[in-house]
Amino acid sequence: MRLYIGNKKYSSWSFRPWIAMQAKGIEFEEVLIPFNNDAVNPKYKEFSPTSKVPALIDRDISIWESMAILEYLAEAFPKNNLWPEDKKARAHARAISNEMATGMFGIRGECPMNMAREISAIEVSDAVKKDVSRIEAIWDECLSTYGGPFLFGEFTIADAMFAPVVNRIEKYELSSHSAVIAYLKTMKALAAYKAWEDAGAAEAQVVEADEA
Ligand SMILES: N[C@@H](CCC(=O)N[C@@H](CS)C(=O)NCC(=O)O)C(=O)O
Repeated sequence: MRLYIGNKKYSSWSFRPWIAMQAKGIEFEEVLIPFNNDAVNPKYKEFSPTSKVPALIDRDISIWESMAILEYLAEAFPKNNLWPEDKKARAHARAISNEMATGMFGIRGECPMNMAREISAIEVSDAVKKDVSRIEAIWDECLSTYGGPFLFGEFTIADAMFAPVVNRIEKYELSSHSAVIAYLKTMKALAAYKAWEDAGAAEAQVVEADEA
């Protein structure tokens, strides 16, 4: 199984299936193809009809779109519990994962994931503030309902979907909510998170569009 990803410093969508596979012990070959600075890398077209990363190739099956990749993995590796076992918790996990995938445009647009960024606050819009307050509510509800340390107890796809948000909240100092502090500590201590963060921070390429 081969996972195509972009720069570990910036590619938030690549980070999601990567951290899920690493955290759940699913073996795969990683192929990192960096962004071009001014246009989409033409190599992306070779493995993805959208010319975007991530993309997963499993023998004759190719999957693009991070949520589709994560759902494929959950189906292909049922014993690895990528979703919570409990039906109600699973529905909740799917709902917040899709909320992240299809929304939160304020924080996604103004506070790009950046593994190499020094921690420092920036001026943010009301749209970012609204996203942050929704994220605080989601994480607070999950941690108090399921007992932590991850959103649904054990690491699931929901944590993979919010992993890039952990970086954004940390690097742009977006929240001091107690649930956020606790969740950041858990995620940042995860070996897979640290491995991606260290590799991303060590990348030399600077993509101006991804620097706030
Ligand atoms: N909806 C897609 C979004 C994928 C996406 O936007 N990927 C970005 C990188 S994080 C990309 O490949 N951009 C092309 C480029 O900038 O060259 C998904 O969930 O996978």
